Amino acid sequence: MSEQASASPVHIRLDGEVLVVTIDNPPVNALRQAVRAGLQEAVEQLEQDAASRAMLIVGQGKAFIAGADIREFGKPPMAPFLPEVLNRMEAGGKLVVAAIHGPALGGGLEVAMATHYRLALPGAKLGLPEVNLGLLPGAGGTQRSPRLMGALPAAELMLSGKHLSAKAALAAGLVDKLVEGDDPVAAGLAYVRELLASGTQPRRTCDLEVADKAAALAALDQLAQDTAKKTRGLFSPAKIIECVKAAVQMPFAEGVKRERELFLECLNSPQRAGLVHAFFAERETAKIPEARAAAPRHFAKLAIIGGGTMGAGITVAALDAGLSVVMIERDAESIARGRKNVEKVYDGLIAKGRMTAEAKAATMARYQPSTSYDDIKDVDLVIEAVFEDIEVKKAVFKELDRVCKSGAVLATNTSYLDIDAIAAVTSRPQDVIGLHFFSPANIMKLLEIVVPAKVAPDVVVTAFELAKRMKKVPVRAGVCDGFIGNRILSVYREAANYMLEDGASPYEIDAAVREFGYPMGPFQVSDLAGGDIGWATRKRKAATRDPRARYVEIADRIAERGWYGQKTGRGWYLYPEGARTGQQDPEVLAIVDAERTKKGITPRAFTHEEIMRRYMAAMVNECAKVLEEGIALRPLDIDVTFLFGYGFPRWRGGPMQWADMQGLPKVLADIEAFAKEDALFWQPAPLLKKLVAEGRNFASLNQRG
Ligand code: 3H9
Repeated sequence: MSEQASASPVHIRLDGEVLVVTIDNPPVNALRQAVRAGLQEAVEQLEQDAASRAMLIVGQGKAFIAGADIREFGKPPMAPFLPEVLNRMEAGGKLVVAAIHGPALGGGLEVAMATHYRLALPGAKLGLPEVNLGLLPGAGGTQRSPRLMGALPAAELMLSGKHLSAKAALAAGLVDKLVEGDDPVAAGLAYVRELLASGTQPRRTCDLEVADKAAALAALDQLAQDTAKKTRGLFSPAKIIECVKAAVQMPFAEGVKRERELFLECLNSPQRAGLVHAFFAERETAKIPEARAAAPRHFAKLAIIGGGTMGAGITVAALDAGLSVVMIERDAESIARGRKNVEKVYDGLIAKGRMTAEAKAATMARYQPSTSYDDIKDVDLVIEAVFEDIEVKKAVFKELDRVCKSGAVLATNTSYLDIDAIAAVTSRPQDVIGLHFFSPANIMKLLEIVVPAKVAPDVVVTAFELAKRMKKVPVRAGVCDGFIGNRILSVYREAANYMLEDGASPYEIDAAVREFGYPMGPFQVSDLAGGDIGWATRKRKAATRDPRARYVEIADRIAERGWYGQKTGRGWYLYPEGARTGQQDPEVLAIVDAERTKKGITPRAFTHEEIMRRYMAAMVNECAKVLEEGIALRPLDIDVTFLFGYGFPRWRGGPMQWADMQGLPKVLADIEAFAKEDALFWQPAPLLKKLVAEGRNFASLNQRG
């Protein structure tokens, strides 16, 4: 047995007649340049070394290979290139086998598909998730997967980005054998020896024919039509289908060439940059300064105060995370409603066949409703989700302070109230924190963790641990009205109101915002959330509103009529019985016109492009203020807030990434031009001016936490 002594992330050793190649590039064995070079060296060694009869590829640690190194995208390409290494490996005359025990994703699965036989262990996860990064498999994956699993299933796998279990991969034809255990070297060596003993020759995927070509082409055409509708605005899905068609219609070598061309188009697209930014940003937000110095407090039992929509959603999220919950409500009737709200979620899952009645019963056994605060004496963490009114919340926190054990974390789910003021009514402000969930709380991924002045670092870390347990994407935010998301939202929403009053219809604004990539425009969102909510916020803010600030009353006129949106059958849109989407309402347009006339405004036309320039300029300017004030730690925290809580199109990476891609001087020039109409609203953020003056972008502020 000989071991190659080198710092290479690829270890090559001879085990009898088998060359064992271990990819050892923590944390996930991504295929950075040194790994590709190591793999190439192994292939050369196999070709030249008379003592070796076969090669086994395995991954060290948790993963087989999680794909190309995403950090290398956008940088100058470095040889050797994966497609060439794999083609050479596949073409060789000696057996090459992969033993997969963990994630084999993207380029990782492409390595496996270029071997001659594939073995999976139970922990294997196979997939071609490049679409999530705006890419397509670029190392022969679009050509080999249709040959192994059929054209349509391969295309569907690539379009979904989903991972297959070992069992599913076996059924799909991606792997040849499934064995128990967790040692890929032992299992792989046994498999290789079995193949050698039976005289098995290399079976090259590139030599296989795609099954049922005519039927495959027809199915792909249908898929292309459906995909165009579903993935509106996305670039790579159509290219993936084009590659699979090439696999059906062309010889392997030509198909690979076509794949390369289309891969490079995707690689160079701004969508790839946006999606890769989102991938890393999503993983960075959990890295917070407090984590360096503190460990999370223990928690297993929670109390949720309030069983309304929000309280019930949070309860489900907690139960799903394996925690116990005591739900506190005022009286028996409210408790019954709270329980119903929780059960409704699980009954929905049962109806869809995604949960069994037994699993529901086991989950609900960890749920205890109560009308008495005395029942939460022993809980580790409380989340208050009562009516959004500071006095109501203060009363709850006084009660929590009275009953809860020392060291319990006391959290409020307020979406804009002053958490410092709430903490101040307790004798333990060090234990009080904000946990701003988004509705429906059991589904929405975003969790703003709002950090008041006096909170202890280990409470902050505990909140992040809770987010992890609940599979949420946490973002650290400071205290201000609306924190990160709702504060910025209120500003660009105002910009939309100004455009409405100046001549754009709500329907034009919504259409422009949808074209940009949002699933819905702001007026549709208002109808969905309920116009009464925005109305209440405006009334609350009226007392502190700058009297010089422009105020658009149109939304108040709509709300005064009780037109709150979907729940009342009309809002900005009409929702006749059974209508799933709203219809334009001439009466709303008449109200808008009347308000314009009242203010002496002659409406003017807005193009969709101008609508978005104003909408985004307002958003980015407020983002810069939020950053400057330290409400958000880094630009990426704002991006993640908008991606996971506000429907910002992921392929644009978030508002900060969008601004960087536009170029900050252009965004600032727009703000300065708009300031000529309304200097108060369009005051450029000093940070934005500073970055432009220094020739920097927002990304330059994204240091690692
Ligand atoms: C591709 O392959 C293109 C080819 O077709 C073209 C060839 C020409 N690169 O997610 P985690 C980091 S495209 C670099 O928290 P988990 C990640 O940032 C690629 N880094 O762990 C994090 O770093 P940090 C197709 C990567 O256990 C750490 O690893 N492949 C990569 O929850 C742990 O990650 C994919 O899209 C990477 N490829 O999940 C797979 N992957 O500790 C993407 C991860 O500094 N990866 N990192 O924050 C995943 O889906 C998950 O990471 C995985 C593990 C399931 C593997």
